[in-house]
Amino acid sequence: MKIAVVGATGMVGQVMLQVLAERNFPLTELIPVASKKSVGKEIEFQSKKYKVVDLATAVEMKPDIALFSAGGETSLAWAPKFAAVGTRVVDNSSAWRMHADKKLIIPEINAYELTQDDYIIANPNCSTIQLLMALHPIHKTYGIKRAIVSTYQSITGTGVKAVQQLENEFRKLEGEMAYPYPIHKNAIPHCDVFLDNDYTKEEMKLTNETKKILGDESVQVVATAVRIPVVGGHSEAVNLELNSSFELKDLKKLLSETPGIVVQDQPEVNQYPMPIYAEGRDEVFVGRIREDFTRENALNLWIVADNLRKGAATNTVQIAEYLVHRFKIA
Ligand code: 2RA
Repeated sequence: MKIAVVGATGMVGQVMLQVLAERNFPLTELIPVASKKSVGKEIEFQSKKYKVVDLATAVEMKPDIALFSAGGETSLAWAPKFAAVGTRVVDNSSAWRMHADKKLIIPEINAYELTQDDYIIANPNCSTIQLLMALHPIHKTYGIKRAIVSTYQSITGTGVKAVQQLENEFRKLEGEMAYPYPIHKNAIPHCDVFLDNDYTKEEMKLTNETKKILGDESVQVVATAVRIPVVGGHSEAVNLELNSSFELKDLKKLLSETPGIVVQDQPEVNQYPMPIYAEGRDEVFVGRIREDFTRENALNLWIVADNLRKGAATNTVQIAEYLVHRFKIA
């Protein structure tokens, strides 16, 4: 089976290769794809060397599956070309997520929606994935009326340029800016671009993608997305208003029994999720689970996950694994 990784030299692309190897994905040929400037570079994968190719060459090679992490423009232009030669595309950009005829998939939640006819599949935004891994079981059991989400997002979500900016600022060196302001010793309430409604695209991704993945337009999500000088993962403070009453111990048990979730919630011994411990892991960590004493049927959660893994590469590879298994791609 031939697998293309489009954006193979980028931050998420590199983690995709790592996850494919870790999970011993049943590929027989890797097609690393990157921009013209990287064409010809060699990538080592499972002790074999593969030459980076450009997009047109990769399409001619007719991969069975193509994992994309190359930005929305590239995905809009090239995912249909791969699909036209029979390649199933799993795309990490926001390009296809809200298209009515494209599926937006977190395998633990809605992989069942996929059919043989799905050739372009959207991977949700990293902050959406970790949020919904925790919200889905709660919504199924109690119904969620509203979620108020504050995110504390890793600079790795922006990419190498942002990590370099922090490094330079820490070392008091000049360099290219990924953000409009210094990120060292700062918190920037501006992820992606501002929209006419004064929210950012990143904040509206949480609002819109949640409704689509849960299949329930009634779930109200309002968010504030903040960038902080952290590299291990995204954190989210979430306030939930439920449609029904709940016992805290039952809700904690529900989360702890949910595949992919790890409950870390023993404040009495300073045990709660943090990016320094989530980094490199595929689980979504949930803690600080407590009732909201200001209103009925409401609670607060703290959710942390590695945005490059479950938030991007691992979720993408899990979708590819599902495709192989469900549609017998050999
Ligand atoms: C960010 N969610 O963290 C974006 C990356 N896709 O900037």
